[in-house]
Amino acid sequence: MTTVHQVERSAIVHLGWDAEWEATLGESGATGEPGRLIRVERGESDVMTDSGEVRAQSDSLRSQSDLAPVTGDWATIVIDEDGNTTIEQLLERRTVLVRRDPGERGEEQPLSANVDVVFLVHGVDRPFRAGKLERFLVLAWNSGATPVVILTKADLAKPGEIDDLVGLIDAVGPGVEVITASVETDEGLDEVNRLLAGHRTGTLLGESGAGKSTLVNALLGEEMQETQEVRPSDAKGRHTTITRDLLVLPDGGLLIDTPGIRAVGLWDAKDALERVFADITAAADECRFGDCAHGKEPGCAVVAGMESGDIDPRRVDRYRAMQAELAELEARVTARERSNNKRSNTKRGRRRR
Ligand SMILES: Nc1nc2c(ncn2[C@@H]2O[C@H](COP(=O)(O)OP(=O)(O)OP(=O)(O)O)[C@@H](O)[C@H]2O)c(=O)[nH]1
Ligand SMILES: [Mg+2]
Repeated sequence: MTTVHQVERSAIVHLGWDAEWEATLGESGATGEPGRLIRVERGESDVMTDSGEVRAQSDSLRSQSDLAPVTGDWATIVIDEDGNTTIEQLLERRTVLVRRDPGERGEEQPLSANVDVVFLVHGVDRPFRAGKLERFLVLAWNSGATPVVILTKADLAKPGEIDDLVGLIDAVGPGVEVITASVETDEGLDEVNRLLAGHRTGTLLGESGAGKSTLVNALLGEEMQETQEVRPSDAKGRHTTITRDLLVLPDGGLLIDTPGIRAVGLWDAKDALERVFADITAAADECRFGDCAHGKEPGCAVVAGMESGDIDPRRVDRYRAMQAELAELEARVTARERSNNKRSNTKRGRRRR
C-alpha cells in the first residue's frame, strides 16, 4: 500500500506545497490527505487537496485545541465511517498574521496563515495616515512575512502626489518596497506577480474600497471577486468582500483577498514594534540612563533627536502609545492566565478531596 508520504503531489504544489511541507507532514504524525484551506467559514472550510476541492468540518478541531483554522493553513483531511470529511490536524504554521480580536477583549485573532508577503493596500483617493501605516507594518513584520505597500488607483493621483506619498511611506518604513498600481493602466501588476513567483502566498490588507478585490480580478484576468464603487463624498468603501479567499493567479502566485479593515489592535508584537521604530530605539540606546523615559532626564538622546529634527515627535508619541497598548494587553493576558490557573487549581483540589 502506498502511504501518503510517497504519493506524488500534483495539484497542491501549485498551492505552495514543497519539500519542507512534506517534512512537516512527516513529523506531524497525521494520517490524512494534505490540503490547503482556501476559504474558512464558521465550522467549515473549503480545502484544496490533490483529489480536488472538499468541504471539511473543523468544529471538532476547536474542541481539541485552541487553534482555529484560517485561510492559508495547511491541514490534513480525513473521512470518517459516516462519510463526514473533517480536518484532522493543522500543520505547524510558518507565518501567521494575528491581530487583537476587536470583539472579545484580550483575545487573539489570526487573519491568515503561511503568507510570504503582506501587501498593505492604500488607495490614493483616500487621506494617508502615517500612524496607520506604522501599525500595519508592525502587524505585518510580526507575522513573519515581508510587508510591501501597494498604492492603488494611481491613475487618480494628482501630479507629484505619488512621489509625496512614497516620501511619507519611506519616513515610517525605510526600505519597505512600494508598488504603484492601477487597473486602468495595468501598472504594478507585474511587480505583484514577481513577488509571488514560485507559488508564494500574498495577502491584501487595507480599508474597504482601497481596491483590493479589483486588483485581484486584474491579476486573475477575470471578474471573480465582487467589487463595488466607493462613496463619492469621502471615497469610503462598502465592505463588499466578506470572506478571506485564497486565489490561484495565472502567473503562479497565490493571493488572499480579505474584507476591508479600518483599524487593527496589536497582539504580542514587541519585536516588530522595535523594528518599525528602529530610529527611536537606536537613539534610546544612547541615552545616559538605561531606564530613561525620554522626558526631562539629562542626556536623553531621543529628546536631542527631536530637537535636532532627526526624530519626528509624532512618531515618538505613536511609539509610546503602541508600547502602552502592548503592556496593557500583556497585563490583561497575565491576569487571565492567573485566574485560569487559580480556577483549575481549585478544581483539582476538589477532585482530590
Ligand atoms: N480609477 C481606479 N479605480 C479603482 C482602481 N482599483 C479599484 N478601483 C475602484 O475602487 C472601488 C473599490 O474597489 P474594490 O476592489 O471593491 O475595493 P476593496 O478594497 O475590495 O473593498 P472591500 O471589499 O470593501 O474591502 C471600485 O469602484 C473600483 O472600481 C484603480 O486602479 N483605478
Ligand atoms: Mg473587496
